[in-house]
Amino acid sequence: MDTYHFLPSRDLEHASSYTPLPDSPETRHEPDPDRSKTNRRPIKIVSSVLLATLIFSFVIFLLVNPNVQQVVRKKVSKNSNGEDHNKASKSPEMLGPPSRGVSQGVSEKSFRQATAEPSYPWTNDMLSWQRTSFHFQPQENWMNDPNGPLFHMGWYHLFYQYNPDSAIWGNITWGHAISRDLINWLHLPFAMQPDQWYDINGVWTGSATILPDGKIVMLYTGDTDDLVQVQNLAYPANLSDPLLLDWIKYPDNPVMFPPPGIGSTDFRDPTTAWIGPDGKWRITIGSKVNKTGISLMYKTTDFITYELLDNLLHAVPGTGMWECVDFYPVSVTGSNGLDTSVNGPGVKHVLKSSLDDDRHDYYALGTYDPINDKWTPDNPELDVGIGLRLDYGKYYASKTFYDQDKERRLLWGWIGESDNESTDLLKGWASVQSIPRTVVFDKKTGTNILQWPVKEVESLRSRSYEINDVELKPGSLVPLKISSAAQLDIVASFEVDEEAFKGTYEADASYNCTASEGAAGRGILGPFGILVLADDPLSELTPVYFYIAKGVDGNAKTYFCADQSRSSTASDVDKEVYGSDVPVLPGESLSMRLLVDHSIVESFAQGGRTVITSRVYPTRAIYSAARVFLFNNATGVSVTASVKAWQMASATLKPFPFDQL
Ligand code: DQQ
Repeated sequence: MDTYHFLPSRDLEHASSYTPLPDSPETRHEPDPDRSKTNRRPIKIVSSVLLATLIFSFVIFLLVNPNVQQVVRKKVSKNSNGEDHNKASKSPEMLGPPSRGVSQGVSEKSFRQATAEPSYPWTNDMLSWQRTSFHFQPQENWMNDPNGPLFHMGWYHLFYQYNPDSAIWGNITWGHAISRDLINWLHLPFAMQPDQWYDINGVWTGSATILPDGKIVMLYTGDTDDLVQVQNLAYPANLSDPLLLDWIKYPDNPVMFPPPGIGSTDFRDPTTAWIGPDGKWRITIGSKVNKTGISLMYKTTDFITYELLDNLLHAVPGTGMWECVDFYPVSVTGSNGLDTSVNGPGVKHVLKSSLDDDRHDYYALGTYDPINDKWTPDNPELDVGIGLRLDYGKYYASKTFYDQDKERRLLWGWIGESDNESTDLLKGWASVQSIPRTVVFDKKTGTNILQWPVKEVESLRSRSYEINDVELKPGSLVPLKISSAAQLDIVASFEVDEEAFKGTYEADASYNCTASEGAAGRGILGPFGILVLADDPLSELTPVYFYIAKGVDGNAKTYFCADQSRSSTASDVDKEVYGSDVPVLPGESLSMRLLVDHSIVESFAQGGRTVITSRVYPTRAIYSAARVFLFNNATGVSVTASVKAWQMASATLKPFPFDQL
């Protein structure tokens, strides 16, 4: 495959440890019939001897090494439903690489529409360009969920699910990094590794609780030597160390086993604890019973012994396994975030679940009764898993924490890849974390939260570009004079021509971003918005836009969408159109903010009521060829746009300078 001509040998070496690569044409030789005749016998003898030695050594190795026997035994073990753990790798519909995670009872870790080998001739230039410049990511290899975020002695700590050996999921270890400002990060040694029977198959997701005396408690899921999901306790060895370098796993772990009636692979991701009126701490843990997603409730006083409560915090039929449950209060009157134990008048509680079945993060607003430890949604029709999503793009396994330093609640989310797994192996890394977002209750609508990039990201803003009151007639496209458009913070507002709006309606006012033709599908009142990561001939473009659907009854609904269908000329990447409706109140103009960082676009509509994160992999609209355009593809209305954009400097992400201490 001439694809690999472009890649220097370093990449080939890197990739070949995971994916056997074909010989390049320069090194591939047709067999010479004469040569093969003369060489055949010696090769055969040498290979037979080698093979015999290998088999002999392997048998001896197996006999003397009980751990290996255990691994071999585990490979044929069954999960809680009595299914073979290797089933996924034998699945008949699977054309691509083996499934990641499902056999261990966690959701699929790869983009499944792709085939095993890259079908597009990715070059090193293209792949290097994809690495982000101001999002958090490790120096190499695989990352997934954010874990145990906290603020301690002037530093923000982020732990994360990490595979130290490869750009695909496995061998999950807790990576660790610290930051003064949530934007520039210093990588630290691993916080926890899979080295005990109760987490040997993975130190999985967990959360931190800061106790009133300042002690830090970390609860996390361990995947045991028998592939059972248990909860474990860990704590810092030295609280006066601002870097929290050393973590002690409680010697009598696990502290919680799957309770009766709960599958051994359906019990994971403990939340941050909160304290109730009886002075006892509570945590909740996601699970399922048949197809009903549930959140189990536990009480504890010492974080060592736990009492399982009879009732559930909440359950929603049909939503399947709940992963990474997050539960926290928001103020309905104030603008600060609330510590996790706060409750009372003027407080609502957000319940968030990451649905294993569709790998999206859903939330709902509701009321928490701390006497009966029950949460009730404000609107049962928009319950967890059937209503609002935190993010309508590529975003999963999110987690909040209370930043006691700035009195705000901050949200982290895992932004996975939507390209081919083999391409991830070539580039040597997979996934980033979102820019942390502040979360507040939307006092204007009363029906949703607002997510907004932390203020600190604005410290990266540099050269700015501004254009005001540009009239976008139906069908128009206006290039913006922004050079170097791979790292941008863009704020834009759009006013729809009032008279034209009043006089128009559509016979069929139903709209659905995902089922639509994206930005190419023209309606009377949309789409209009911004094209980012577009090249001049528009052979590649990522539109982020509004679409207003107004019916004969005069009622209008506004949608916010991000269209990846033409983001890349490569065929082996996701081409979905993402999005949903966004509340727009009378008198409000339409506004959006976009953080463009190479292969990521985080888009926020109406101050963060609806959010979409896109992973895009352009092949042409990269480096200096990347441009920004305004567009209006509506047929019946003009739109006036104003835009301010900043070029974004790169954040500093580097190993902690221990040598300079
Ligand atoms: N990731 C962890 C699990 C969690 C899943 C394993 C969600 O604890 O349920 O890496 O992505």
